[in-house]
Amino acid sequence: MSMAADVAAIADVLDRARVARVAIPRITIDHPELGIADGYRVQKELVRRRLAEGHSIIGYKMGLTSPQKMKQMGVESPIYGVLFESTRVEDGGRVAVADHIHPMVEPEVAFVLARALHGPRCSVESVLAATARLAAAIEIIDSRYERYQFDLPSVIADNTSAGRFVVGAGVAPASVELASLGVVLERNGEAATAGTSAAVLGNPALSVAMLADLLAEGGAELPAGSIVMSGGITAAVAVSPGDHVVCRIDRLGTAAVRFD
Ligand code: OOG
Ligand code: MG
Repeated sequence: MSMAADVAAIADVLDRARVARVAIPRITIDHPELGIADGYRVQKELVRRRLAEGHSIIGYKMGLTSPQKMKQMGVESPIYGVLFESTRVEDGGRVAVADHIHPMVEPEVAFVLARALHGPRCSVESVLAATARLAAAIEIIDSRYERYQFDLPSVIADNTSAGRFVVGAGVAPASVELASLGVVLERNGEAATAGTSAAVLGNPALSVAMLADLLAEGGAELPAGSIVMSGGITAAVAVSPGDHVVCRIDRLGTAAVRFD
């Protein structure tokens, strides 16, 4: 794909699906020639449109960083997307299932950066040195594709299924052994899924370093103040109206959301 018109046309299709809350077949069925770089071109066009509408970028998300997520989605490479301030839900807040297509929740470690981070060759040490807070977080994903059936170019174009996100109060990173924290995602008081932070690339800070390196390929950095969702630790869990979801991570605390 090389023509700007195609990027705009595919962005239109994804935007219509999001606004109408109707899932569509993955875009590579009509455009089998699309590659990963094309997926990021479409994502960039969607981000440009949101910014033109007055939304602002508050951070980034990594996705498909754990074996469980890769297996659930049948896709095997980390990807990144953009987080808008308008999609942030306060800790303990409410989200309407009806505002989404088929939302699912994921337990994640969120990083809040005190200082900018840039690649290439960003290290775990530089990520931790730049981090103000580490927090338990919940990502509410909502693929625009039918039955979450996608390949890498399709999911990247769809801003990596980004829906909303909730970040807990968190803690300062000093002395947190980030590679071995127990994680439980509760739904209505019962464990729906559990895992450890090591599931994310051995250490979620490595996911943030990888993000800084990926952004550096396009000449961008992670600005101070950014929130980074480092990727789902377990497979995602479907939610229904009435559900109360809590993510508990050793040392980092909790994040919670209620679905109406
Ligand atoms: C793609 C987004 C994956 C994660 O944390 O792995 C993601 C999807 O699974 O729909 O956000
Ligand atoms: Mg996620």
